[in-house]
Amino acid sequence: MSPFDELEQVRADALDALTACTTLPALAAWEKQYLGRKGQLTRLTRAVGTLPKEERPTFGKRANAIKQELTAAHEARLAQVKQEALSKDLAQGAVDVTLPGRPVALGHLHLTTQTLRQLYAIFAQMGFEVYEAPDVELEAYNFDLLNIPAYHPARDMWDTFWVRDEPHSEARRLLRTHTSPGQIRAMRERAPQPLRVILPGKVYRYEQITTRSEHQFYQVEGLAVGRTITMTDLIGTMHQFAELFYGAGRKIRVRSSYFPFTEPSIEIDTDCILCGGKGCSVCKYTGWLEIAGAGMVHPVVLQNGGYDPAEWSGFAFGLGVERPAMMKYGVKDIRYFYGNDLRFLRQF
Ligand code: FA5
Repeated sequence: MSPFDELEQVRADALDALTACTTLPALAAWEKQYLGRKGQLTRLTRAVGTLPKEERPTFGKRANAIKQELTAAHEARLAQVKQEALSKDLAQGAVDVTLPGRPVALGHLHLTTQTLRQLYAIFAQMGFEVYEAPDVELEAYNFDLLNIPAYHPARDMWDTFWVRDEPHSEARRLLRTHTSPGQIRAMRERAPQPLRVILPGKVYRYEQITTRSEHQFYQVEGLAVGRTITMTDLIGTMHQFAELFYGAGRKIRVRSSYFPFTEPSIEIDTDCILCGGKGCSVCKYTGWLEIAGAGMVHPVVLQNGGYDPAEWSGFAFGLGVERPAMMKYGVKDIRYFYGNDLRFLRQF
């Protein structure tokens, strides 16, 4: 028999034998016998070298076509046999399709997201809407329009990451160091209407990382602008916030402070939620915990936002998000928030 005839003979035998295979082991044996490394088709293909040169390409082509045909036929038969076996098992009740599946592990919201949502709900009750501003911010919004010109020493408090732009361009951009630039954006969009917004988001600083400080963290800014807004409104809002976030009966304390974009500027503390003001390690034995920087919106900032300071006034505050969450839930190190350790995350 010529090698060409042998090839056709192997093909016909293989296809016949395949229809007789009714089990998975039989199909595996078939595959080994015809298509395996030492199988009949492989052995014949190797014989190509004994043929005259001009016949070799035709032989090779035909051998390949047969190999593809047999491989496809084997796959089809395998699927058929598996399906038949499954139907048989099902008919005999060997597979219990009513067994419950393996449960999928459910995730949940990150502690930061949970805290942010609590803050949204608290301020929504007081009529503040959420206003989103960009993380990559123009230098002018982050500093100049907030009354912090290039030469101002306050810029040192908020060093940050710069986007590589034209070195002296008007449009120099940076990763915002606080959520305060959103004040200008919100005011410019709404002026000359009264306004009550919170501005949540991530902020970035060139900062030494410690147990209390990260180089990226969240803030929630608050801004209210109206015709009769006074410091009492600010203090009342902060007291209400302290009671709703940390628990009823909280006291607050107001200290004078300095921010270039508020005048006067204050820091607001609450009595320590752990010791109730007696003094403990969390409040460093002072009985007070800092909750926000705040103040009355500086007239220059009101003007930059499009409001006439002779007619309008406003208050603003800036809260951290991780630090209040640390106090409320007793988290000792801010680095846990970004450590991605499930043992930490699962506790909340
Ligand atoms: C500001 O960023 C001002 N923009 C706040 C402000 C807004 C004042 C409006 C007046 C009016 P400060 O740098 O203090 O201020 O940051 C505000 C809060 O962010 C802090 O009270 C603290 O809770 C949080 N915070 C500051 N630095 C870090 C840090 N490195 N890691 C984590 N939280 C921080």
